[in-house]
Amino acid sequence: MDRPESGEKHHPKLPPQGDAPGLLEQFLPAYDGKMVQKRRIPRMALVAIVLASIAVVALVTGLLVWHFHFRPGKVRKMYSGYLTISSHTFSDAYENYNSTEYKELATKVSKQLYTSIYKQNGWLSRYHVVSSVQGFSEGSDNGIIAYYLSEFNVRENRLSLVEEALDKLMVGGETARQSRSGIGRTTDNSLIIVGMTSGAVDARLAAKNLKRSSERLLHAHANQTDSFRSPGFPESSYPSNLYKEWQIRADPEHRIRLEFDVLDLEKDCRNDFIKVYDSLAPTEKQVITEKCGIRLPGERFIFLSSGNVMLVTLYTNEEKNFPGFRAFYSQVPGKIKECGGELTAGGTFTSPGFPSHYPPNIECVWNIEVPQGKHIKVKFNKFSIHSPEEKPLDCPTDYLELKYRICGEKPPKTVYSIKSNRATVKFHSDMSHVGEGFSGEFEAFEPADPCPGKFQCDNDLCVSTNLKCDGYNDCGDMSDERGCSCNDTQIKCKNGFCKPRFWSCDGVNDCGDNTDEENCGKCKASFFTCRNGRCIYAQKECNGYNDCGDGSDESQCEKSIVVRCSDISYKCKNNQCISKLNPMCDGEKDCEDGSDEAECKCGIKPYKSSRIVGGKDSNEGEWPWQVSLHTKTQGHVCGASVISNRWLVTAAHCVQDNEKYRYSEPDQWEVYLGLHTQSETSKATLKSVNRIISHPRYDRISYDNDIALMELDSPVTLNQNVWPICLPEPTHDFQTGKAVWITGWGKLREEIESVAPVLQKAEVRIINVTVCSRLMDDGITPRMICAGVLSGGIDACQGDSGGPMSSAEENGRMFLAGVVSWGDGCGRKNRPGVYTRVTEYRNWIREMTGV
Ligand SMILES: *[C@@H]1O[C@H](CO)[C@@H](O)[C@H](O)[C@H]1NC(C)=O
Ligand SMILES: *[C@@H]1O[C@H](CO)[C@@H](O)[C@H](O)[C@H]1NC(C)=O
Ligand SMILES: *[C@@H]1O[C@H](CO)[C@@H](O)[C@H](O)[C@H]1NC(C)=O
Ligand SMILES: *[C@@H]1O[C@H](CO)[C@@H](O)[C@H](O)[C@H]1NC(C)=O
Ligand SMILES: [Ca+2]
Repeated sequence: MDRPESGEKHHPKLPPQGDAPGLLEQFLPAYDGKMVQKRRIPRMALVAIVLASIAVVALVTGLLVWHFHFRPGKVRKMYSGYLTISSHTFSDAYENYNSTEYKELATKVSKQLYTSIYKQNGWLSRYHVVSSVQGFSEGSDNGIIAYYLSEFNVRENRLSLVEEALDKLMVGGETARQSRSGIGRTTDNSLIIVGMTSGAVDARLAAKNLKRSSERLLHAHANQTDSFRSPGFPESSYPSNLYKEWQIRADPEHRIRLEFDVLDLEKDCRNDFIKVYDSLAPTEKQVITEKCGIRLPGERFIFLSSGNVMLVTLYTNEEKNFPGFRAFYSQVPGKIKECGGELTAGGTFTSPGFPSHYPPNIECVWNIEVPQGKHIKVKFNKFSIHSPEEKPLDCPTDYLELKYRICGEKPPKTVYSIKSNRATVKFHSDMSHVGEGFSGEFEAFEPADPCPGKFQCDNDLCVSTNLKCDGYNDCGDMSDERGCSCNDTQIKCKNGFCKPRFWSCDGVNDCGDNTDEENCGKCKASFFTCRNGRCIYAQKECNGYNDCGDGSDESQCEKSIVVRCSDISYKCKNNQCISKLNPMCDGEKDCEDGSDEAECKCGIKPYKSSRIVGGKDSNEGEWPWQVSLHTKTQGHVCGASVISNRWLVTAAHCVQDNEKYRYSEPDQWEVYLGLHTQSETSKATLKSVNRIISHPRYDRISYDNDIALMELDSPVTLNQNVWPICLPEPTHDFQTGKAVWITGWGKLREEIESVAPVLQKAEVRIINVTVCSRLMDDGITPRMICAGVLSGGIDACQGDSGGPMSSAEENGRMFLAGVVSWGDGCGRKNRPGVYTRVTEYRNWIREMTGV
C-alpha cells in the first residue's frame, strides 16, 4: 500500500507593531440649541395670564393623562453623516481634538447644524437632543469635512417624518463633497456648508447602557504598519457592553489599508460585532463591512478606504465574551494600479486592491483586445462582489459589467466568453458594503476550436479529458458528468451521474437524487438510528433516557443535560456525563464545573496571513500546528502536529528503523515549527527531539495504531506561527460526511524530489467506515478513519505521513481528527486516504505526555 500523502501549509509572519494609541473617553459636546428669548410682560396682562394658566394647567393635566395612557413611546435615534465646509481651510490642528481650533470649529458646527439645518424643519428641532462632531478631515479645494453625530428622541409615530425630513436635507448625496448647492449659506461669520449627508446609525449603538469610548489613532504611515486591538487582547476576553471606536487617518490623496489578522468574536452578529466605516462617523450609509465569529482558514479580512479616513467600531453585549481582534493599518497611495487599463493578447486582471476587499466608491474600466478573428474568454478564479440581499440579481450597487452586470459569489473557474475580439469591462462599487473582489484571466480563443485537446464544458470552461465522468463536478455545471457509463469503482445514480463508491452512506446526498444514501441500513423516517443500528422513535432522542442502550440517542443533543454515563457521552471532570454532542471548547460552559471549557488554548489560528497565494497553497500562519520533521541527511520526510509547547503527534511509521536509517532515534531528527516554505527553514523555529514514544501496538503490516509522540528538547514559544491543535476526547464524534482539512508538503521518504515548496492543503470528507473497509479490502481497523478528497484536479495536493487531519468544530476551533497514515491521501481522487483515528488514543496521549 502506498504511504498516504496529505498536505497543508502554514507559515506565519508577524507585521511590525506600532505603539498602542492612547485611549480616551469621549465626551459629546453638549449643545443646547434652544434659544431662550426674554420678553417683557405687561402687568395688565398678568391677570389674564393667571386665568389662562389655570386653563392651561387643566389642559396639560388632561394631556399628561393622555400622554401616559395613550401616547406612543419615544425612541432614541442616532443619525450621522458629514458636512462639507468651504469657508475654512484644513490644518493639522483640526486633527487634534484638544486644540482650540478643533474645539471652536466643533462648537460652531454643532451649533449651525441645529440653527441653520435642523431648525429649518420643525420635526427635526422638536426631537433633537444633542449633536456632536466626531472629527474633521480634508475636503476638496482646501475645505473641511466635519463628521457629526446627532441624537434625536422621537415619538415612535413620528419616526418616518423625521427620517423623511433628514433625507430631504441630503445635498448631493454621494457627491456631496463636490456639491455647490449651498445649504445654510449666510453672510455673517457662520460656516458655509456646501454639502451634507445624513443617515441612520445602527440602532444597537443607541442602546443606553453601553460604555462608550473612542480612540483616535494617529496617522497611518506609508512604509510602516501600526496595530490596534480589542481591549484585553490577547490575554483576556473583551469586556461586556462595550462600544468602542477607533479613528484612522491618512495623508490626503491616500487610502487606509486595514487588515484583521485575528478575529475571534461571538458567532452571533446580533450580539457582538465589529463594523468598519468609510467615514469618521458611524453612518450606516458608509459601512464597509460588519463581521463577527472567527476568521476562517484562508479568509482575507483586508479593507481599503475610499478616502483618507476610516472608522472601526466594536460592539459587545452582556454575555459571552471572546478573545477579540487585532488589526493592522497603514496608508497606501490613493491611485490603485489595478484599476483599469488596456489589455491585449492574454493575462490577468483583478479588482482594485486585490487581494484586499475592493474599496467603496470606485470605478475601473478595462479595454480588452485580442487578434482579429479570435474571441475572448474571461475566467474568474475568484469572484465575490457584494450584492444586496433583497435584489441579488439586479446588481444595483456593486458590479462587474461584461456583457451584462454580474455580482454576488461565483464558484472558482467561472467562465464568460465574448464573441468578439474586443471587450470593455467595467467595475463599479458604491459607497458601502464591499466584497473580496475578483481575480480574472482572459485569453483569446479560436471560435472553431475553443478547447484544443481538452473537454469543453457547457459553460465554456476547458478541462482535462480525464476529468470527464470521474464523479466530480470539474466543469462547475456538471456537464463533464453527463452521459457517462460508470465503472466498478463508481455507483450509478438514478439520475445518470456516476459517483465514487466511497461517497455512499456518508449522509451527504452526492447523487443529487439521494441514490447514494439509500440502502444504508438507516431507520425509516420518524425513527432515530442508534449507533448500534437499533431504531427508536424519533421523539426519544434527547429525552434524557438511554433508549438505544448505547447512549447514542442522548449523545448528540443541542442542549446539555446531565445523563447516565455511557461509552459515548462526554464526561466532565466532576464525573457527570452530559448529553451534548462535542461540548469541549465549543465556547459554552456545559459541565457544571466548567471543565469542558477549561483547557481551550488550542485549535485557533491565532494570527495573520500576510501573503495570499492561489490554489492549494496555504496562507502563512493558517495551520500553526503543522510541523515539518526533517532528518539530518534527507531533509523533510514527515509531518506532525503541535499539541503543546513540548509535545508533537506524528505517525508511528515515520519513526521505525529500516535497513538504512535509524528513524526511531531522537538524534536523527530536526523539528521545524512554524514553517511555510521548505526553502525558508531559517524563518522557522528549529528544535531537537528529546524522546520518541511510538505506540507499543503499532503494526507494520496493517498500519494499525499508527501513532507516535515526540517530545521536544526544550519548550517552544507559542506564537502566531506555532500553536497547538485541540485533541478530541474519546467521545468526540467526527461525523461521516464531514469536511475536514489535510495539510503537508507532500514529500515522502521514497521520493525525495517530490517535495512541494509551500505547505499544501486539501479539503477532504470523512467516508463511511463500512464502505471504506469494503473498498480497501477489509484493511480498515476501528482505529482508522477514511477520507476522500472533495474537489480539485488530479494533483490537488500531496500530504505527509504523520501530518494533521484538522477538523473545524462548532465554533471554528480546530481538532486533530486524524494523523495521515496510508492510502492514496488526496493525491488521487478515486481512492480514499486512511488516517489514524485520534479519539482512540486520547487517554494514551494523556498518560504519556500529561497533555
Ligand atoms: C489631549 O488631552 C488629554 C488630556 O489633557 C491628553 O491625555 C491627550 O494625550 C491629549 N491628546 C492629544 C492628541 O494631544
Ligand atoms: C517607502 O518605501 C519606498 C520604497 O521602499 C520609498 O520609495 C518611499 O520613499 C518610502 N516612503 C516613505 C514615506 O518613507
Ligand atoms: C473508473 O473511472 C474513473 C474516472 O474516470 C477512473 O479514474 C478509474 O481509473 C476507473 N477505474 C477503473 C477500474 O476503470
Ligand atoms: C455506513 O454504511 C452502512 C452500509 O453500507 C450503513 O449500515 C451504516 O449505517 C453507514 N454508517 C453511517 C455512519 O452512515
Ligand atoms: Ca462547552
